[in-house]
Formats: sequence, structure tokens, C-alpha cells
Amino acid sequence: MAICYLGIGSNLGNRRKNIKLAIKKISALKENRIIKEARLFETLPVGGPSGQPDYLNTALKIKTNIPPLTLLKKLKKIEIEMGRVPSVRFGPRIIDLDILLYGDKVINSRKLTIPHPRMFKRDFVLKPLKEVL
Ligand code: PH2
Ligand code: MG
Ligand code: MG
Repeated sequence: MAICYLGIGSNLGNRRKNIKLAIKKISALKENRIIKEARLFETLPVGGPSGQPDYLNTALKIKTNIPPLTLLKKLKKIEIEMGRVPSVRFGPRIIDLDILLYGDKVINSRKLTIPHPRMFKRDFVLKPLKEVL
């Protein structure tokens, strides 16, 4: 089992409901257990088109046996199930599920970079992450 940290964000629709549903779906994945859940943080959008709605952000600490790339695929599947549609970079989204850290792994593949490449510069990631570390 590996300890893994996920970042979650939503700035479209019922943001709180979106995040709660995503957490429910994450906890329903086999070989995956939620250890800690951060509070919800209201945050200003960083990057992307101007005028997009504010975000709610949170973070999870999970214990998982799902390998990183498989976990990424499962998270993407949840995003799509929840109605996320492709948009411009950093554009508004119903749900965004990011792998921040996965054990002590360092991964630099075409599909996945761990630690998350922008997490250390982003308050909206670090604030909730601090609560679950
Ligand atoms: N996610 C982004 C880009 N900008 N801004 C906030 N406040 N919260 C986010 O989750 C966020 C963002 C790309 O994933
Ligand atoms: Mg993101
Ligand atoms: Mg993402």
C-alpha cells in the first residue's frame, strides 16, 4: 500500500456537491482507502480565461494499491462520468482530480508527472494539502 495525496477542484455547477460526489467515487475504488479529507477552500482562479467562477479546492490523503498510471486513468474516468468536457488549458471545470504525491515516487512520463509539476507554486493546492499531510 502506498500513501498518496490528491488535489481536487471545482468551479462549475454545485461545486460542493461535485467535490463530495467525486470523493464518494474515489472511496468506492477497489484497493483504495481515504485516510483524511481536508476542508473545502474558496479560492480565486489561477490562470485560464478571465472571468471564470471561483473554485472550491480540497485535498485527500489516501492509501492505495492502485499503481499511479492506473489511478490516473480511474480519476480521469470519474471526471468524465461527472460530465467534465475538454476545454482550454486552465479553463473552468466541473471537477478536476490530480495526483499530487504518490509515496516517494518520482515519475516523469508523457502522461504523468509526480510530484505534480505546479503544486509547489499553488496556494490552492498547498493550503488543503497541509491539512492532510
Ligand atoms: N486549477 C487549475 C487552474 N487554476 N485555480 C484554482 N483556484 N483552483 C484550481 O483547482 C485550479 C486553478 C488547473 O487545474
Ligand atoms: Mg489541476
Ligand atoms: Mg487535472
